[in-house]
Amino acid sequence: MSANPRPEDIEARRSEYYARVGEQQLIPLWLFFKDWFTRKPHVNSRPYAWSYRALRETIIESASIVDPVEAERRVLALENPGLPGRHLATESLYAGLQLIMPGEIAPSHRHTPAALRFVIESDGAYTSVNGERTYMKPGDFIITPSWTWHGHGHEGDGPTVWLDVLDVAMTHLFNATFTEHYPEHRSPEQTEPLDTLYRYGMNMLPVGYERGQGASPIFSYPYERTREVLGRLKDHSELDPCHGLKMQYVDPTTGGPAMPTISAFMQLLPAGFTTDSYKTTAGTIYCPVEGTGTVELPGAETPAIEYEPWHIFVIPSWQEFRITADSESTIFSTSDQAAQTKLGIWREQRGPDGA
Ligand code: GTQ
Repeated sequence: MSANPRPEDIEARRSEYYARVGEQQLIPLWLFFKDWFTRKPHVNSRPYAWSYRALRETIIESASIVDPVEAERRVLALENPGLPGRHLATESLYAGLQLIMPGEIAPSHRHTPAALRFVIESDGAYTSVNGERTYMKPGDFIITPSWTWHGHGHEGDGPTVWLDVLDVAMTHLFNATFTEHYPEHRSPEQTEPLDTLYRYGMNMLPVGYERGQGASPIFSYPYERTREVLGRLKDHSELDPCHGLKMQYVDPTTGGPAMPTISAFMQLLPAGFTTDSYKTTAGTIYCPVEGTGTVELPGAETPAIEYEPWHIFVIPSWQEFRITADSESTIFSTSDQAAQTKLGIWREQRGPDGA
């Protein structure tokens, strides 16, 4: 450049240059560096709560709109208001409420996205994963790891509803989404119910079992057991100031998260307990099973969420929050913490900003 060029000349030269490099599929980093390399995450998803009580009738009504064979899966997806049209609950996780009526089946398929179910209402419905049937009860946590055949059915009474969470935004990000439909509606069920629980979940393993094959060999984590664990521990445990008594669903053969990408937890907060302020880069979907309380969200558009059993609420990445349990609460939660930890980017902050 010549000495002391006029600002208009600099601007004109730059515009012409940017247009020219643009034609060669180039874009100067200095035009977007500040947008990308932010001091902290810029998050579009927003704190939001879906009231199961308010939605239940509408969900059940979907049975008269479509059957699960035509629909493949009869699900109402929970779309975060900050992510319009993206069909996602958080930037990385899809969530939906799936309905199965007595006598119906949802055909067997498999896909690279991993799925988890958190059961809200069920009496006699089952999911079958890799040929093993698991009957579902409220509060049960069930996984269908990547590329496992799975279908659902209902031999009992009343509507069955559960929360689905899938890592499909991650498989989309990596362009690694594949789906296959089982030629018949049902894939063969060749394994006894509870087989994997007894084979892998009783502090013993088959000789020669190779651990760390991606996901937990156990598909079902019944609430009955989870609740017993929390109930036994609560009175003689030191409560974590940010989490109360919080346990992670794990692959018992590795101690790591039950699935490689999605973490899941159940925590107990005693009546009257208020957590310390906390935030994490893992945007999280919550579903309380027992108890009522309040989630305070300093700085958010919605400053607080009141929760009750089966409410589903989202706390996005890096949103500070505190939970107060009005009555003893057990709260399920799930996030992409497992994936972020593997990538070495997961962060948390215990305590409020500036503390
Ligand atoms: O039950 O397999 O909510 O494949 C979305 C995709 C559930 C399932 C969803 C699925 C399923």
